[in-house]
Amino acid sequence: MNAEVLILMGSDSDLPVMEESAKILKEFGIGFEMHISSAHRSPKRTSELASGAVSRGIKVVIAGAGMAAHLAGVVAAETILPVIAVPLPGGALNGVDALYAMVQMPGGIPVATMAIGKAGAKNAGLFAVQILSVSDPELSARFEKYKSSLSAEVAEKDAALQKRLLQ
Ligand code: RP5
Repeated sequence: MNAEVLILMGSDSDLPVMEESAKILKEFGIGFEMHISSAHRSPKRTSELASGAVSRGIKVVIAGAGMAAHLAGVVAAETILPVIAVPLPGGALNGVDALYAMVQMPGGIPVATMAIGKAGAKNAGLFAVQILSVSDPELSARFEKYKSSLSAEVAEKDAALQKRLLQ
């Protein structure tokens, strides 16, 4: 399967959270590459991974990092592809530092910043699916089905709650 999404993270300590993005891409049958590369500790490698992404067939990049999180911004500077940022918890400020670093990009270099942590990593996967859906009607139909399943899940949970309240 050709990789269409590149998942990058700053450290192996980010993997337990960034696996949420991978899970979603697997669920939708989308090929991806996953690499550890740091904006600060391995800037050359990060720049090469980002600047070569288009020629490898990548269409969307997801970048997760914690603390002074410059990974998504640096990647966005090196590619024309859409970049989705995931701020990761850890460190004294528990992800708020990474959130501010990612969301406050200067005009000209956008990154789409998700929520801090696992919800953000999951949503990054889903946002990548949505981007790819624009030119793929079959994927778009599967995404629509996913959305309906969320609402069905809530209805089921409410039905279970009502049953419990009657006991
Ligand atoms: C960031 O620093 C990484 O993305 C990670 O979230 C954080 C800490 O990295 P380690 O010290 O755990 O390698 O660059």
